[in-house]
Amino acid sequence: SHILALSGGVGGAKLAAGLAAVLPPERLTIAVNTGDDFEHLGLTVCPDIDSVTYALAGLNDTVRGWGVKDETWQAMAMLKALGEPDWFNLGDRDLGMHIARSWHLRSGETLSQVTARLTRALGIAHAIVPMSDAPVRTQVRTEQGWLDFQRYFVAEQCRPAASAIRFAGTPGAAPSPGFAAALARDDLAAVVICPSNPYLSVDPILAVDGVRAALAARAVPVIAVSPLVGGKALKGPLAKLLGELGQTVSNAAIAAHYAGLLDHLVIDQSDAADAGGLRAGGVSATITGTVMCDADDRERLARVALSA
Ligand code: FO1
Ligand code: CA
Repeated sequence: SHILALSGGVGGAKLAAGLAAVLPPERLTIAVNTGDDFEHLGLTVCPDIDSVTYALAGLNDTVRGWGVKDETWQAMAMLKALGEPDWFNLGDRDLGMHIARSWHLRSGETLSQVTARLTRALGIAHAIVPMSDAPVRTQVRTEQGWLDFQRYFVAEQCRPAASAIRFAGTPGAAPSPGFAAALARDDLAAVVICPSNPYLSVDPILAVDGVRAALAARAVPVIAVSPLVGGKALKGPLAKLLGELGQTVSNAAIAAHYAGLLDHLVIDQSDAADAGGLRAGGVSATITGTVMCDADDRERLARVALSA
């Protein structure tokens, strides 16, 4: 039987690594959000694919939450000295990834092909697939107009008031071949939505042509691991964005957001009181510790999600 995981960056990548630790490569496909991708300094940067890749390769920086561990910043210092844009921090080792990806994309490979090539080169046997090979760009409408996600999140630090989110390129972006194949597998046993932001990291995946309909049509259970702990998003500034968009941050709101799709929500023990309301709404709940500090935490949570 096969498991399809849907993942965004940081939090999602940790659970994806846990799933990869407990499932053999032929039993897992990890489909990753590419809405945060952007072109910067002539390079294609894919933060969520890289977060999942670095987590599975054991190269992720757990303190910063993004990029490569033991990173150095010499290239950034030179860019700054040259007067080039320095608002987005590209570490020297991370930069190697963006150069390799951009080089192969420019030579005509698809993002799927490049991702397979680069993950394999780092010793990853599991399939990490982009949600789509067509560019999809998450954009936030602010008083300054529509901003690409990294401009809004990193350059502007989420300061401008937000009034809408869109996924430019959808409709019209087909699932990548690996994602489409996983969605259609006869032996698909479950879909696991990793603990990434539902509105910013999972919604773009669901916005890819036919994905929502394919998931709803399949009789396989859909299990989400809540990104909330103590009723709050683990990472701060996005709570501001969701508030401005009129979204309540709660497990009930997450279940309502995934209505028609979700069968089961894994919630943190600090939110145990939410379980009753979820069950009354037709979503079963498992209560456990969802904070992942080390490999043991990731594997344990992966097992809990799979047994759900
Ligand atoms: N986040 C920041 O807050 N500042 C940065 O300078 C930054 C650089 C960066 C470089 C590569 C990469 O893969 C991620 C990076 N991130 C940075 C994180 C990124 O903006 C977010 O983690 C994701 O897009 C949200 O899922
Ligand atoms: Ca279903």
